[in-house]
Amino acid sequence: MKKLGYLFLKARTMHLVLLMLIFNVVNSQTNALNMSSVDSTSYKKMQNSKHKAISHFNDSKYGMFIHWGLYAIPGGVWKNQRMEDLKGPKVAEWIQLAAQIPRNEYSELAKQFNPTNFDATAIAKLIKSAGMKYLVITAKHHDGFALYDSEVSKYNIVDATPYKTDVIDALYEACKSEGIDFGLYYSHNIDWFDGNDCGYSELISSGLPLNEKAQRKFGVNTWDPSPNTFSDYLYKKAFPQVIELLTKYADMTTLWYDMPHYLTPKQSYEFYKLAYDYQPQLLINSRVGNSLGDFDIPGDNKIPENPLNISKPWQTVGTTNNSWGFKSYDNDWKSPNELLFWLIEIVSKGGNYMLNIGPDSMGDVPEESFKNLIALGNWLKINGEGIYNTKRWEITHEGPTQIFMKGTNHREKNKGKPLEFTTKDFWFTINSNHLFATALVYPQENESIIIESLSKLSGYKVKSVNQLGSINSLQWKQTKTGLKISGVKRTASGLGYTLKIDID
Ligand code: JFZ
Repeated sequence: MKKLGYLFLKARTMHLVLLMLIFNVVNSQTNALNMSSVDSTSYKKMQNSKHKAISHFNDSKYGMFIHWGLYAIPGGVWKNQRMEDLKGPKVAEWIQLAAQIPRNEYSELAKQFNPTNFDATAIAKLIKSAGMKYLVITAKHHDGFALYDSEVSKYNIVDATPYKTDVIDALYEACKSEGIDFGLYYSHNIDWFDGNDCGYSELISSGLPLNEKAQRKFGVNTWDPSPNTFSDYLYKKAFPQVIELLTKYADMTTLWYDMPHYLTPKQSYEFYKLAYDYQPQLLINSRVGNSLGDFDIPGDNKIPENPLNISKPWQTVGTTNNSWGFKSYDNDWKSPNELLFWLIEIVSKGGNYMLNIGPDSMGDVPEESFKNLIALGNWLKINGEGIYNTKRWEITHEGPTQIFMKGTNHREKNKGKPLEFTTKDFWFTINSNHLFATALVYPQENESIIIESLSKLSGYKVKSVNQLGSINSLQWKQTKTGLKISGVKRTASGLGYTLKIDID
């Protein structure tokens, strides 16, 4: 009896163990399935075929980002409450989540959207005068509203607003005629209008591990989710809209996905592959998710401290104030000098800078961002040779100033304090044997400057030194302490200067 009982127990345990085993196998098979559906051989092949596009991207250095949509109407204020009084991120394009606005109420904004001042040609000309080489604009942000004439969803600028004009079409054409590369942002995972729970519950049941953002349900519409499933959204809206965009705008350089925190590797792979199937040279950013993508984004308003940690080409995206979408009360604009710091800090480290504007609900570009972009553009007209088509040198910066940019909030907390630099700070870039040293502060008249990285002991032999945009000749000498230069003159832009140093 005892023995029988033991056997019975044993059988029961065995049964349980077996059940658990089966469960684990099935579970790991789902994982394996998800992972194996990222065909890594095909993926590598696709990625490696984009060399030409990558080197073009690396040479371009500077582009424009535009965040524009229905959120420009509230401009960061909902029923007398500001973003700062509400939930979540403080950037104005997040207002629907911040104020937990029901879908039907938020979508009413479309009936008021009539940006009659929008001028695609003027924007393309601004991009050009700013010295920017490419554009990426929000075709659809997290709110799910499309800025182009979509057959897939009527929740778009042509079908749902009194304006009835496809602004993406207009910008595509304007950029083509100004010679500006064209790209689109598409929120592929988060869609507060049609995306149900962002795929949260599907991710849970897949058994895949949850990343930190997914664990806290960051960005999920929990207040009024759409009644469809996330798969419905993916297959009936997101993939079809991406196909629509890839077809309508057949000559793009970037497809910029965002916030992939609930996507499985298989889904990220599908978004990546789709772009390749339609436009093989199109570059995809790393926010397609699951470590895929052709170039990296270190973080919003973030400059990597050590760019050597990044193995892919990279891009820092930045705001002109502290919001992407138009925020009516944010007047904390980055000065031209601060913008130049960001540009040179990024380019000296080998990255790209994509700087944002957020037009208002009439389609006007906020005046301060317009003016500051033009000021930097004027500087680039004189000094662009040290920016475009350059590479990272072995030393990226010398001098006492250390400023770290760790994210949108980080810079905002620094509010009011202007960045300060010295005559000893130099940022370097290189193009064959031309080394460029950019400074943000001019020396006094008759004061000489010294570049320590080019001392007699550095091993570099200096052949000539010139100031970009100046015909005055400089006096220079390589000494034990550095390359000593005098005769630097203030140029018209007033923003800092670049030396072109030919080395052996
Ligand atoms: C995302 C969006 O949510 C935001 O509205 C804007 O479009 C911006 C460019 O991108 O915001 C993010 C995404 C990722 C990080 C930070 C903000 N991140 O990984 O640090």
